[in-house]
Amino acid sequence: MTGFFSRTDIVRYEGPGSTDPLSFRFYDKDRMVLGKTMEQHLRFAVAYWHSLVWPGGDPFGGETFLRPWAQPGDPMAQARAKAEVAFELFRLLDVPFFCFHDRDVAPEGATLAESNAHLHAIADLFAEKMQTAKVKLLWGTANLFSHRRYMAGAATNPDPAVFAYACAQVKAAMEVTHRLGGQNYVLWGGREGYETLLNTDLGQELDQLGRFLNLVVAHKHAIGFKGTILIEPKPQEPTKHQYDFDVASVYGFLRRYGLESEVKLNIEANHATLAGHSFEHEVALAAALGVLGSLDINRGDAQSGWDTDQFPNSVPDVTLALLHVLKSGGLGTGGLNFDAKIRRQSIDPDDLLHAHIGGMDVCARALLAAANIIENGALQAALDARYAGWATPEGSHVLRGQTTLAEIAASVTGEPQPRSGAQEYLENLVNRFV
Ligand code: XLS
Ligand code: NI
Ligand code: NI
Repeated sequence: MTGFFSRTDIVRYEGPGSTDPLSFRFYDKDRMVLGKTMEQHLRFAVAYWHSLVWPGGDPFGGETFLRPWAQPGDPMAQARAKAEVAFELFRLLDVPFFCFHDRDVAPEGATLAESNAHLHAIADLFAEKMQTAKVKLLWGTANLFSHRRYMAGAATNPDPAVFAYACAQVKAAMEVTHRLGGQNYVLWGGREGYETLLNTDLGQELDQLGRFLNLVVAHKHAIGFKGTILIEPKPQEPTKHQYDFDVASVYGFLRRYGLESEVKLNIEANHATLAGHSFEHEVALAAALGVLGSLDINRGDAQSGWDTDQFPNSVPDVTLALLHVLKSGGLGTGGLNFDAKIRRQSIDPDDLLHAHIGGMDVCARALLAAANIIENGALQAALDARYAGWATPEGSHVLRGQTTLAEIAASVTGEPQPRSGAQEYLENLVNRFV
């Protein structure tokens, strides 16, 4: 017990009628939904950086949270104090997973060797705690964007010495992820992009990024890490243009560098909307392309053009995304990582509990709604009916490449019969469940 939060007992499911704000109303982890428990479907993870590291600052002002471990002191002692509260948070929320960047958990040292030693020392502490704790590691990652050495990118830096430093950091972070039994390793291209094309050789930088990712995949196999490598798309921020813009661009990148069977995608809701897409679109496209890996479950703000990283609170939006997850057979080694932060004024420790409880309940309601839509079958029936022509022998011959353009042209017998897209009927149908 750290005494940091107001309670010491685990947050429990108490049902929709509960008046205890620190209880789950919908997230009933053992409830069966389409053959799996809610916990197995949702695979929630707490993000170390937002919940334990972010101090509540914004571009106009400094920290508001004043966490004890963020005050001046011995950095390693502070890292250990932070880890105690982190594991207390995981325990109270009863979450199955957490995620971290190397620099979230252990301070950067004066040299690379010292930084790696710090990371391994904290990993020792984690390993010890994980022997008795329920929580497992969903994914690890390396922070290749905060230090000034990475101001012009990591793998896409014009200086090969920075590329090498990034390789060293990813090697250490992936090895720690492997040691802790991590189920995935994530690469978010923090500053892999540009501020101006006037100083940027696009083709050169893409080749560097492709080489880097090939090196990472080769190292994964060399050390016997069985987890999934995930790229997390984001269109901009911190750089004006990020190369891993969205699902479509990352897929094209993976194909170009021969990695489409080695790497999947970690899709973040707020990154989807920053790219001008819906979360639903990005999840559906990744599923269609066979690269759906994991989700960073958060939300943006319709009036703000940046990554506000708020906890999810829209059941309809999450339902539509989870519908595609369920239809594609689930997330495999992936999960739902709360890449979300409480607001700057939410300075009470318990605000972290309220945020996660609310997010977990929203996702649980969305899971139930998506499962009900699937069990009802009307949405799928409408989709099947719409494409029924392609299931005929003639349609499938065309799709399988067994007919020429001339033969298809000769098959035209008259004017095709237009049919309604029935969008309003389908929207009303979905609204019956959310
Ligand atoms: C930032 C990203 C980051 C990744 C992990 O926008 O979402 O938090 O998830 O590096
Ligand atoms: Ni983000
Ligand atoms: Ni993210």
